[in-house]
Amino acid sequence: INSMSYLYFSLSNSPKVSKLLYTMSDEEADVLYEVRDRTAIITFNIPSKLNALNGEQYLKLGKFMERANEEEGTVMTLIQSTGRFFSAGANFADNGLMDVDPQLLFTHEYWLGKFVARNVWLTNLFNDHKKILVAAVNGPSIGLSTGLLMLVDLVYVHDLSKFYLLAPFANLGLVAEGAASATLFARLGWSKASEALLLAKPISGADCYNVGLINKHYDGKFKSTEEFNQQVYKEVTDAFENLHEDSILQNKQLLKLNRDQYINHANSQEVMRGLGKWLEGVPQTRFVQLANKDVKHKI
Ligand code: CO8
Repeated sequence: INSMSYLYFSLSNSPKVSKLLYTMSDEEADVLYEVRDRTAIITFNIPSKLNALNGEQYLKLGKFMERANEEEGTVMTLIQSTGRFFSAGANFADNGLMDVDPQLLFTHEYWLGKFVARNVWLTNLFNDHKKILVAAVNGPSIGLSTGLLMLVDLVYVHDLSKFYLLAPFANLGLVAEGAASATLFARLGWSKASEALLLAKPISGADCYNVGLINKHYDGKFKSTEEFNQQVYKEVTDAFENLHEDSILQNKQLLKLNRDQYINHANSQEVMRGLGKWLEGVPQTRFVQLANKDVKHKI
């Protein structure tokens, strides 16, 4: 077994979950799902790749989001991670991308399924999630994962000095994903959103905190990401413990009414433009350069 599976085995209170995780292979344990009391927990568990997710893993994330949405008896869905990054975005060494017939790599047939459908679906799942959606953010977030992160309700960050968010689409020959063109503006303000999207600059933890994106941070005081994750779980579950469940969920629907229109509009516009970029062929080259370590983002 891998060490992370073992760690989860040690941490988990539920014998059933422990047994399951203990017997998982590395591949199966890449994205994890667990229900603890009234919370569904989704964990990115690919720390050696900074929790970059390949096509299959984003698909798995989406399926877990669907399951969490329908989970009976939960009020909250917590997205958490492992290691030093929350998520480094799409995996540029994705086998699905690297092994595909080069002729397919520039076709509608390929990108409509692998990009357009997947991004619309994932973004909608995050935007339409019924439960309180919380992120325990252990470290930086990049790319599509940043778009998805901007769709959660509550954001807790372990260490502001180590956190940043990066939307490097302009650097990759792409355009905003995950409705980031709408959510970055809403959550950071126009100027910071422009810096993020037009200049592909990282937005620091301090900036994110000052503009109100981050609910709370902890000065990096926990010894491990797992300890931090436990604390976020405890704080948020304590906070809703005595509240009326149906009021929480209806308030979420009401809050969402205000944003639905511009998020859904951004989602469909982004994928249409994104499709154009993949057909043009620039991102394919940039991904290969990243995979070969010929280029790296400036942080
Ligand atoms: N994909 C795959 N592996 C990654 C990724 C990634 N996105 N990011 C980091 N890794 C791997 C590295 O290759 C390295 O692996 P190894 O140890 O085996 O060489 C390991 O994680 C550690 O990374 P670094 O050594 O690079 O760590 P640093 O702290 O020096 O640098 C950075 C961190 C700056 C984050 C750097 O890793 C980086 O620039 N990563 C790229 C991030 C990126 O561009 N992500 C994609 C964003 S775009 C997006 O999400 C939407 C695209 C839609 C795609 C649809 C496709 C089907």
